[in-house]
Amino acid sequence: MTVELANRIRAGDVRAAARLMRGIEECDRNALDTLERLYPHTGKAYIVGVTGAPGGGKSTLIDALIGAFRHRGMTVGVVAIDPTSPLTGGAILGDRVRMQQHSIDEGVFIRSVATRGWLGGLARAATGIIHVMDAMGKDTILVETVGIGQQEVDVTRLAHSSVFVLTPDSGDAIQMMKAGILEVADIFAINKADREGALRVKADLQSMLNMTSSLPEERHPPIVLTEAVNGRGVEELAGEILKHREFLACHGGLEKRERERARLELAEAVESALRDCIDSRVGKASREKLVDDLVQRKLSPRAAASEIVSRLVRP
Ligand SMILES: Nc1nc2c(ncn2[C@@H]2O[C@H](COP(=O)(O)OP(=O)(O)OP(=O)(O)O)[C@@H](O)[C@H]2O)c(=O)[nH]1
Ligand SMILES: [Mg+2]
Repeated sequence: MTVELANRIRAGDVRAAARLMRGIEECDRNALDTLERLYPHTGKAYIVGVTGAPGGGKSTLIDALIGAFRHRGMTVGVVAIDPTSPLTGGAILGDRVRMQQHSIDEGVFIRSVATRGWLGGLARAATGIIHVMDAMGKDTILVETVGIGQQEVDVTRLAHSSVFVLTPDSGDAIQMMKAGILEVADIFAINKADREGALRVKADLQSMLNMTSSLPEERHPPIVLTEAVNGRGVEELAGEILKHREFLACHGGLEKRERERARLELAEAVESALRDCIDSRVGKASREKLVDDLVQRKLSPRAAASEIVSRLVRP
């Protein structure tokens, strides 16, 4: 069953892929087995992260970028990560509606993922879905994430190139510095450049970047002005993404980022395996007992953790 499903996905079967992605989100065993079969056939796609504050125009920009890449004959996958709180649940369909003009194009596959509020889940479901698109043969995979916090900095580790989207009217700049975005973004897009203030934001950003990059031989992240709604600047942005890929390929950066991605996935997998192991070897009652001991201050969290670990290693 998993073999057949894996083969169908490798042949580009859209319905099979959608089914598998649903299974991955639900942590279904069969789905995870199928994903494992696909793993040897991944690693070919170029992954581009698109991050920025809510409403900055990321989805509109991605929609336009799809066109630019398709124009170059490349196939495209899109993963829109929706940081839905556990309260509201479920992925928003808005992105798919917005990108509907590409819905009948077989060279494009768009998928939203709900993250249910915690980063581990985000990375796991997203990496799984990226692998599926990769195995389907998509050349470029665009990953949209909302926000300008630490979480987004971590998500950039999933990508080969990270595009950070800001707008003329946003006060993002200071927050970006705090979150360390300046250090991790490879390309900046100042979207909604049809509005006043785009050039000022560009100048501010440029001077901040000049302060951070000290080595003269270091790459300076380009800043592109875009108007996603009418496509202005989008060709240039697509060009900068491809140039960055070229740059990485020439300087051994691709391999470095691949290792970083693998490291992140390994950490995720270890964490998840340990959690399963704890669930099966240390019963819920025992864990609750340890919680009682913590509450009553009979044990410290560190001592309780040692207790759990010692039970895991006991034959
Ligand atoms: N004036 C102007 N409006 C734009 C531009 N690009 C996007 N918008 C508008 O900005 C609004 C938000 O666009 P989205 O593409 O949904 O932004 P987003 O960053 O994906 O939003 P979230 O996913 O909700 O964080 C929409 O109403 C767009 O039409 C632009 O270049 N200029
Ligand atoms: Mg969006």
